[in-house]
Parts: sequence; structure tokens; C-alpha cells
Amino acid sequence: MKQPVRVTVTGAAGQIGYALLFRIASGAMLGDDQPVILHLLDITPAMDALQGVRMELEDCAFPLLAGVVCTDDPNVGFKDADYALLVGARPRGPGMERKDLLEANAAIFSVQGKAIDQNASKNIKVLVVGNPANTNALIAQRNAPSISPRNFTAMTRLDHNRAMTQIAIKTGKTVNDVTNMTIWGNHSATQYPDLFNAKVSGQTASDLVDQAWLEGDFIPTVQQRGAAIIKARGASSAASAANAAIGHVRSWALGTEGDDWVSMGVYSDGSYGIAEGLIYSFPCRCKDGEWEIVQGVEVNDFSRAKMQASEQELAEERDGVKHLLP
Ligand code: NAX
Repeated sequence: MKQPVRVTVTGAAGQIGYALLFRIASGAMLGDDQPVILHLLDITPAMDALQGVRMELEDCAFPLLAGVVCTDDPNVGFKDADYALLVGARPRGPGMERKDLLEANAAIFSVQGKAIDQNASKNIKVLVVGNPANTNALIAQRNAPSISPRNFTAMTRLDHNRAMTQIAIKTGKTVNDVTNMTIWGNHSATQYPDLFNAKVSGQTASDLVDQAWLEGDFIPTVQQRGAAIIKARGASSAASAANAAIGHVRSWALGTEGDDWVSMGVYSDGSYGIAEGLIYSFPCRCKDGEWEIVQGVEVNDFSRAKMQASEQELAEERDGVKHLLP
């Protein structure tokens, strides 16, 4: 059996946390041979609820669960962490402007970035789920100068999975027939799900549907899916978000399949003309615990405009919290 690795989950007492922790402890994220020590970090008022989660984890008697640490102290939460899933974030309250939301979260993610810098493994792999995920990831990254910026990523895997299912349903296939899906940009309503490079049973997806469906149905459905779930369920996506987080880290740690790729919000190196340093979602392949942006993906004029609009939004988010960036 391998040595245990430490996995920190923030917002562990929340609804995504509840859908996530049991699957991490079961081996779904890092494999059936990888023991884990879970570090559950939440805020002080959530400590009682967190103890309940700990008891339930213990009651599962997971063979791979080598320990559970519950804390409201980020320095304890990130101590020697090998992986961190930053789920906890400040939700948008009544009357709160987007700018207020960005600032409230900038405060949380700068504290957590510093705690990661000072306490975690220098090889830590960080996934930010809490919204605004890309900009929160940027803030954490900038506050952790001793760790490679490549180790901070943001989640667009849920959007990726949503897009795969929508095109599978439309073409009468299953997700097993869909490959090479890409979500470009921000995890927000400006994200761009790309059917010009996606394949269904080896055929280019955009050739199988008409442009009116692609523009008027597919793209808005994927972009607005989070809002549709809130409307239907009265609560935001939780199980599907947790599933996507598991998939993101699993792909990163254990590798992507063959020539296929996944969508990850990663540190832009200027690929596809996207400003360097933004955390932008690109098509990525992973191997040996490293991701790389897939090069040479075709970008037509339609795609280029959508990719740039999302880039513009991310640049504005970054500029909105500039005074908080080291
Ligand atoms: P919940 O409100 O159920 O849980 C959030 C938890 O975070 C709470 O237990 C809260 O006490 C904790 N928390 C708040 N501030 C914290 C801090 N400073 N340190 C540690 N913990 C803290 O929200 P949930 O439904 O679990 O969603 C969590 C986040 O995921 C939200 O920001 C949400 O917007 C985001 N999402 C991101 C998605 C993505 O695809 N990237 C999709 C799903 C989800 O909407």
C-alpha cells in the first residue's frame, strides 16, 4: 500500500463537501491503492456540523481513510497538504454587487493562498471550485509565491460534462461516443463550449447539428445550466459539482485517456493569444501528474470572438481585485 496523502477540502461542512468527501475517501479521486488523510476546513460556526461529517466518515469504515482532521484554522487545514479542493466561498447575498462578491472572496482566497504557501507541500495540487472560481484561483496563486503557478487550477469540468451530455442527447448517442470537448474561458455565463473540435463517434460535432441549435440552444443551455438547477432544485448543483471535482483531480493526478483531453482552468502561458497569467479554461492533457495545454486546436472566427469575450471578463475580474493582488 502507498503512503497516505493529505487532501484538504475547504467548505467541508457545505453541500458540495457532503457529496465530495465520501467519494474521495472511497478512492474515487486518487485510485483504489491510495490512502488519504482528509483535512476538513470550514469556518468556526460550522464546526459542529463538521464533527457530524467526521462521524459519518468514520462510520463508513473506508479502508483507504487513514485519518480526518477538522479545523477552522487555515494553517492547520493546509499543513503538509498534497491536494487542496477549495470549495468554501462567500455566496452572493441580497443586494450584493458582483464587485462586493469579488472582494469578499478575494479576502478568503488571499488568506488561504498564504496558508498554502506557508504550510502545504511545495508540490500541492490545488483545485478551486468556489466562485468566482477562476479569479479566486488567481488570488490564491498570487498569494503563494513559493509554489509554481501551474499548481493552481479552477474547475470547468462540470461545464465540460454538461456539454458532453447535451451533444450526446442531441445526436442520439451517449457520452461514451463524445470526445475532445473543450470549455474555453471563465466558469461563468461567458464560457464557450466548443463543438467545432468536439467529436461524436469520430465525426466533428458541429457538422452533426445546425448553427441555429448550436448558437441558440446548446451554448446557452450549457452556460445557464447552473441557474436552471437552482430554479428546479432550490439549491445550486452539488452532487454534479462534486463529481466534476473528483474528475478534475483524477485526470490531473492519474492522467487523461489516450488522445482525448479535458477542460481545466489553468495558468495561461499565452497559448491561443490569451493573456499570460490569467486562469483560463483550455483543453488539457495530463500525464505523470502534470497538465499541458493542447496545442493546434482549430479556432475559427466564431470561436475566437467568444474566447476573447470570456478573456475580457477575466481581465476585468482581475482588475477589480488588483489592489488585493501582491
Ligand atoms: P454551501 O454554502 O453549501 O457550503 C459552503 C461552505 O463553505 C459552508 O460550509 C461555509 O461555512 C464554508 N465557508 C465559507 N467561507 C469559508 C472560509 N473562509 N473557509 C472555509 N470554509 C468556508 O455551498 P456549496 O453548494 O457547497 O458551494 C460551494 C461553492 O461552490 C460556491 O461558491 C458555489 O458558487 C461554487 N460552485 C462552483 C461550481 C463550479 O463549477 N466551479 C459549480 C457548483 C457551485 O455552484
